[in-house]
Amino acid sequence: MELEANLRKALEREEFEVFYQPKVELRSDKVVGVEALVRWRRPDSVVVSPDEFIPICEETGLILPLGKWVLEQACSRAKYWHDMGFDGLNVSVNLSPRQFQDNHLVDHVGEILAQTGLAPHCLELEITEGVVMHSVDEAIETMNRLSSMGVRLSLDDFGRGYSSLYYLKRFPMSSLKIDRSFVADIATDPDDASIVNTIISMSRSLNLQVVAEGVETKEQLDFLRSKRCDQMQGYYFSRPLPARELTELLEGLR
Ligand code: G
Ligand code: G
Ligand code: MN
Ligand code: NA
Repeated sequence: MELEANLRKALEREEFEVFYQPKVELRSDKVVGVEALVRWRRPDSVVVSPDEFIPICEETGLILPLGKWVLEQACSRAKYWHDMGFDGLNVSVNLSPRQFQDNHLVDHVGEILAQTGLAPHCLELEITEGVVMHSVDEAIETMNRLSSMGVRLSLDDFGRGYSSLYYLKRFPMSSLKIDRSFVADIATDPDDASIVNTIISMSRSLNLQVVAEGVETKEQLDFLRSKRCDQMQGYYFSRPLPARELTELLEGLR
């Protein structure tokens, strides 16, 4: 397949780039973390969204070297921001099912943390319930190993799947991210408002940090604040940005 061959070349030629989207803590209005989101900057300068290439990488196995590269980039960038004085800033990296099932994952994470010097608790791995498609017990074993290294785990796209509550009970998670499809209409749709409200109170009673994704308006933000949601992420505060622009954003907040 031509796209597959191009993606392989892109990895060799270092055409991928990691963007970072800030996560804001609502209690303090501080940027407490960033989510790493990969892009492909083609030789013709067109920036390709991961929605267009992650599924192919997942199918072909290219996700393993690409995912490892993203993890290295994200950890060394976070360490760089810590060294600039933004210590404690967390970095979240998305893991696909295939990456999560890879036997080398835990070793790779350990090696990358050691090489970059990033404190393990500053790395968060975002997974969806899709990671347990094959074996729940194996997935939990992997999560426990990561978690005992100090790495945090987050359940991404919460609410979109059909058995999230079951997983929440069994997985060693430290946070969950409310799927942006629920956040979109919280200010206008009473059903979505009550779903989000319920997810927030449930998270609080389970001692999980709760993050709202896809926040685009002040009305959504006001609602989330009034319900004491922990963190928000979305275009209202910032789009995902290249590392250099994120550095400028952080410096502007000092
Ligand atoms: O910003 P956005 O268009 O970046 O991301 C689209 C989708 O691609 C999201 O579902 C996101 O989780 C996924 N994605 C972005 N970066 C990565 C990555 O590094 N690894 C994996 N597995 N998925 C990613
Ligand atoms: O699937 P995951 O949650 O990992 O990926 C986050 C996706 O959401 C990325 O594609 C990112 O670019 C996108 N995103 C981030 N903030 C917003 C937002 O405010 N609105 C919308 N529509 N998408 C967003
Ligand atoms: Mn995510
Ligand atoms: Na998500």
